[in-house]
Amino acid sequence: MSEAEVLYSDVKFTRERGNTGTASSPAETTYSEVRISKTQPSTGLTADSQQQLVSNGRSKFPSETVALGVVSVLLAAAVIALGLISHKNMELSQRLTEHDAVAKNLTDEPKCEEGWELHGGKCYNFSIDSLPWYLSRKQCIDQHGDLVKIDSREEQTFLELKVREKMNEDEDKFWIGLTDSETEDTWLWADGSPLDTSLTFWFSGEPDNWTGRDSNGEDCVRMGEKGGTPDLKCWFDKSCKEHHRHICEKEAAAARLKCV
Ligand SMILES: [Ca+2]
Ligand SMILES: [Ca+2]
Repeated sequence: MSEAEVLYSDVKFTRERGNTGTASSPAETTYSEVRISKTQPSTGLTADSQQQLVSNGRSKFPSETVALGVVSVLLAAAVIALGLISHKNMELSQRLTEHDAVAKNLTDEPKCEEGWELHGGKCYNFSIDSLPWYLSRKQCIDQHGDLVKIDSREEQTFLELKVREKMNEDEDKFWIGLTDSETEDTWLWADGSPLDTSLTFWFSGEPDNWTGRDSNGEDCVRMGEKGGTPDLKCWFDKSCKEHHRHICEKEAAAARLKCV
């Protein structure tokens, strides 16, 4: 239909007079009279037609409002959803950062307590005070370790240098965890394991089980040669009653998880 053929309606409502009956009476019913007239498209709009246009405009308005409302609600929901996703992503990122920190902490080199020196995953303590061998061992055990057990050339190299640095004079040697107190000439480490005869560092002429100062001979081992020694050979058997400094050894503590 072309624009010239648009029909406008003129609606009038009339009420029948002279009847004041009950509300349910049909005489009270209001009827509407509708007249439809055709106007020329070239002429201006009449007041009635303008009113109708306004009326039509109003009739469309609620549906547009509803549509806008729905779009607004959807947009608000989308914004909220994006906000939640962003928040979740931030939480995940923070968790990953904390996880990396924890993983790094776990892979860090284990650390020793104050006064202990870390080497090869073990902690070593070089005592200040001098004690007989058995009391020296007790002191190590009290600190959750034991007298040192040397089970590699590399470990002997480390200890020989350390002891040499700490020795004040040539007799200032250190007890290690080696003894033949149970059976003469059967050398055992403090943990009961036998000495590997292919991995020994006896000073020349040792062990000699010398009885000059103790009739029981020499059943405990000390190490160190302040002036240095060929091929790391600085072990001496000595009476267990002698007072010497000592070397304690224990496993390095594993890194602990931090509370996050
Ligand atoms: Ca002996
Ligand atoms: Ca000796």
